[in-house]
Amino acid sequence: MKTLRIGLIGAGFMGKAHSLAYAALPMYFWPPPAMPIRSVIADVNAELAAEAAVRYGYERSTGDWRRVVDDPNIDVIDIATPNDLHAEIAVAAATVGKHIICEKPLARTGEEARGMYEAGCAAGIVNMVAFNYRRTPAVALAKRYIDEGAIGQVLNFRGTYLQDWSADPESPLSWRFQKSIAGSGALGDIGTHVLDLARYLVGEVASVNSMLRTYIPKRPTGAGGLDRLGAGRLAGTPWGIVDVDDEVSTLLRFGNGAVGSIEATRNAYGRNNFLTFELHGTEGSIVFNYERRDELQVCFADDPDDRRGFRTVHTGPAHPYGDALWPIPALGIGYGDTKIIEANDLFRAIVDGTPVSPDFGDGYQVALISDAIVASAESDAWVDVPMLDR
Ligand code: NAI
Ligand code: SOE
Repeated sequence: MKTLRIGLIGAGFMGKAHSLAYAALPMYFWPPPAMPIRSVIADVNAELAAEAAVRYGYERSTGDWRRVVDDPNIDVIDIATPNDLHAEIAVAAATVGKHIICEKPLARTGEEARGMYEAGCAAGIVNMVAFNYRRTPAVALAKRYIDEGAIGQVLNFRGTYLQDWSADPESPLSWRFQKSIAGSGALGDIGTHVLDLARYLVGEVASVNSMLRTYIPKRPTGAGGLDRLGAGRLAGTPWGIVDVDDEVSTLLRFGNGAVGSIEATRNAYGRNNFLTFELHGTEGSIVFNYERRDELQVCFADDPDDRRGFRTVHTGPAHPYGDALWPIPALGIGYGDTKIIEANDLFRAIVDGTPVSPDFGDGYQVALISDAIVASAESDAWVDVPMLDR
């Protein structure tokens, strides 16, 4: 059986999630497109990398990501570092012909994403950006219903991504609150997931009218390199400046005439991973909430008048990716499953040449929308989104 050797960079939260995906890929998808070999894991914290190699099953570890990119035995570079390193690593990896999966947001700005997109095109390598939520079976089922015309023409998309891990002003100033590293705050970190879903389900976003707000302008420093998402408070450290948004709200106009809105914040007490959308079409409606990720709420206009209303479809074998998962509906999937599906689709693209999305072009387009959101918030006006021509 063919093998693909993985070099994973960044041994934090996503390092764990992606490693789990490579370990489990052949358990869900059999035969796999190729057997993943967890070859090397890198982290600037060499001790963490060494521990991760043992914990996540890699052959070896290093403290220097360049050694992974330069290793001729590695087939796939997996970028799971904070956002400021995505472009540098991806361009270096594309230049030496490695396939790449890069965590979201693809880059801090559209300009940075453009360099990654162009390097990927020039090298002809498979590239993917890890907007994994579109691989939740219920989300892919919503896409199937829309493509089949089950809700007619989509009129409206309402998306939210609400969390509360940063609502406490004393939660540390991790890299996610620093513009130089993260690029933006809630916008890039979680708003981009909803933008990806909006594009996937409805189509291209043509213009935006947006607001950005920073509620907590200072936080305690000393968080270290790894973001513990609100945990790990340190007493007595100096406070530093937050220079990113805590909340984004935006109206959307889609190129196909649909309209919509997105709200994203990590300061919404009581919301944990409240990634939702509600879609209204000329023939029905669809509602999804990631906190109930095995369910899709649907209402079809052609149901008899006396029965019309939302019904709940529990995803299972009849639905996208169902063959690979569990034998009856509602046994439930988890966050890790979206990453296993993502890894399988990446491997299929590498081995069979099947197209993969979202790719760097999609990540670049999301970065262009994000730039337009920032420009709109600054000018307090509608801003058109430049459209990547490919
Ligand atoms: P994290 O803070 O948990 O881990 C990042 C790791 O990168 C740390 O161990 C840090 O030491 C390491 N690192 C920093 N500089 C490095 C360098 N020069 N060389 C090698 N390693 C370096 O961060 P997390 O949550 O894993 O986020 C990583 C990326 O994944 C980010 O782009 C984030 O936006 C994305 N992400 C995506 C998620 C999704 O659902 N798709 C979920 C969480 C994060
Ligand atoms: C923190 O907001 C975070 O880890 C994001 O970075 C991820 O992209 C999201 O999926 C979960 O929450």
